[in-house]
Amino acid sequence: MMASRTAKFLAVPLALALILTCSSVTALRAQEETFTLTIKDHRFSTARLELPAGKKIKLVVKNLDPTPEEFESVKLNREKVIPGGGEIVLILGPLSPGTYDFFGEFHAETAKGEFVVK
Ligand SMILES: [Cu+2]
Repeated sequence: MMASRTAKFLAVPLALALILTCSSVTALRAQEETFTLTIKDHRFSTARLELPAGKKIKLVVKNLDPTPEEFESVKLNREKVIPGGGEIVLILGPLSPGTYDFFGEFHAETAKGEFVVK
């Protein structure tokens, strides 16, 4: 009898704690604004992308070329291969205002761009 009462007593705050944890995770995810870059003919589009300062950003890079490319930004400390026809997702920030250049390492002559963070 005592055991089941104790169990009920604990079950409510535990359930509430779970609900609160789950909703705050959802809220955090929702805060990330999504931006997309595409690669075609070994060029980035958009080559100059404005991003908001001080926020977490979800960056999707889609490679529309049949050959692999490597997204690289020294300033952002990111380097990731995107297979031909594939895409990658990067979580960036919060970033300080400024200009952050990036390039496709496999076609660095043409695949260049920059983020302008404001
Ligand atoms: Cu590299």
